Amino acid sequence: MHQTKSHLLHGIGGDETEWQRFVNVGALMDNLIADKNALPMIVVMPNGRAQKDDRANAGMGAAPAFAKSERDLLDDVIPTIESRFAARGERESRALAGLSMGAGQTLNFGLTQLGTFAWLGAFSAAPNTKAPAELVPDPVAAQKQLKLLMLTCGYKDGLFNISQGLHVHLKERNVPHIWHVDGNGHDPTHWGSSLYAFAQKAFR
Ligand code: FER
Repeated sequence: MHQTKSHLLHGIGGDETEWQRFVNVGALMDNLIADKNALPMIVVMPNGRAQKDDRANAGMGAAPAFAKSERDLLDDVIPTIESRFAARGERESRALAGLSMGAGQTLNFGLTQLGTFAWLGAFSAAPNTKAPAELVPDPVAAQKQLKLLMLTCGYKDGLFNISQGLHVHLKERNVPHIWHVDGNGHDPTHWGSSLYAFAQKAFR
């Protein structure tokens, strides 16, 4: 059977190993699937920094490389995974989610590529997130095409206003979304519980 597929994007200090250092992604997914609380899915955790040295040592200087990696994701990562694994290739079978810089990427790439992704999760979105009006140029199209848009943030997160600002913008334009605030800061506890919530809603 061909599977649905989630792409999970890391933060500014991370790389393709970061999600699995913060959260036991394999065990979390296995348990959710075993209990029928999530549908089986392939989870892809790529490096989100398109530059020659893609290690996590460039700090804030890497922000342009996070933007550039949109083409890596669309032109290389997705076609490669869909040709090598039994992954379905329609928008309803693709999710994109991420933490912090990866949440910004999720919103920047996902909301403007609704033909590619139908399920989006942005956890603790960072300042790379584009302005709400740029992200949602056509609220009616977003209403029609989005299967899930989950925004989460801890209220102790110094970047809270970014997620909240998008939530308010979406609400004013009647774009359905989940806005989930918890008591965490900008931390792995928040990202683990956000993934736990997102995985249960994705693809159904
Ligand atoms: C910034 C503050 C935080 C910023 C990026 C971040 C590009 C990202 C944080 C993270 O990914 O954890 O001003 O600018």
